[in-house]
Amino acid sequence: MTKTAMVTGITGQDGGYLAKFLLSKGYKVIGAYRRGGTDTFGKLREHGILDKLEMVEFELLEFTNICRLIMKYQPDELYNLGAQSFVALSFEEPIYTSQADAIGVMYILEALRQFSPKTRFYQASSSEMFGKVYEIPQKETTFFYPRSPYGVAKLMAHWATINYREAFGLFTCCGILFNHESPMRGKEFVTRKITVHFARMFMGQVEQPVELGNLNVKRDWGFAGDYVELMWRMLQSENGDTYIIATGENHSIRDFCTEAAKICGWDLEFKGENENEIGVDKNTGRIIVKVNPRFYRPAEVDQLLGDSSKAKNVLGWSPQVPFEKLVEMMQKADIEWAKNNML
Ligand code: GDR
Repeated sequence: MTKTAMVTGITGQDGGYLAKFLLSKGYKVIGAYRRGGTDTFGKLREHGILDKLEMVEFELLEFTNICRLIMKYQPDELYNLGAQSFVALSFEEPIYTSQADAIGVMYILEALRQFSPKTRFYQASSSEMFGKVYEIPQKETTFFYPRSPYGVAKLMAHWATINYREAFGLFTCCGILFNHESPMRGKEFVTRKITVHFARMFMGQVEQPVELGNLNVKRDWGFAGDYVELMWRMLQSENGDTYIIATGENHSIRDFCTEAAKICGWDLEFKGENENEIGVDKNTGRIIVKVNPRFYRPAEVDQLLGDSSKAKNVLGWSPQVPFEKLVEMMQKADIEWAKNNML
């Protein structure tokens, strides 16, 4: 029998990859999206799957809308990827972020409890919950210390998801995903901000260097296309549980720039300190990267590094795309898009 999966946040990076994966498994996919001003369906079109999805308007802050949809579809699986997912914005919009990322999850859990208790539920938890990390690497048992309104909201949603499993017997899973990137990444996130800007510089469409915040921070960056499969595997397992999904390797923003610059033929070296630091192409002296304190965060997460051995042992998974390949994939895709004036 055809299984039905509802995916919130279908128009985001992970939504597109997950929907494509679920369609390949024969699922009927209900794409839950929030009406937006710009090209909402761009990524789904790029994946070539828009006409294969049943799209429904979904709003995390509207309990009645969530109840109606869950009552109507009673999906076998529900993946909650919808959120205000930009950490930097959460410092400016902490209340909205809490409503969407914490209370919105309560709405979904309540609706499932009332109207569709057999639905298996996946919650997109985040490595941001580890914030000022208690141990390196971070495991499922590591203490949390969020450093942003986003991290705080995600932590509430994380515990609510566990609580609804323990208190009401729902089948729920939390995937604590570390940063995951791809050519479909939103342009406000640092990796894509770099590859888009470099592509435009490479094509002569902009002259100015890319302006970034803190170059020292380290992230454990994986490939989004890899990670969505894990969301599905979690919901196929015998019991609901929590899993870390990460590569077990981390790199600084500086490393990311250096690797991406190689694809453009620039040999980066960094000079100066703090807000005076610049990244220069050794061969030409051209400034490629510049620091702008405007992009510093009020509280920073200095480094994240995940240990996903539980996912490896229980779900039989290990990451497929190493850091250098990921950067190359993103940089080359953006150069292609820049060539075709599609950025
Ligand atoms: P993050 O991703 O906050 O880790 O959350 P992001 O790419 O925005 O930032 C990563 C790190 O880079 C530093 N940084 C900059 N960041 C941005 N966006 N722009 C800059 O110019 C810049 N310069 C330096 C940041 O300070 C930060 O330390 C992502 C999101 O996808 C979350 O939704 C998700 O939960 C986590 O990853 C895991």
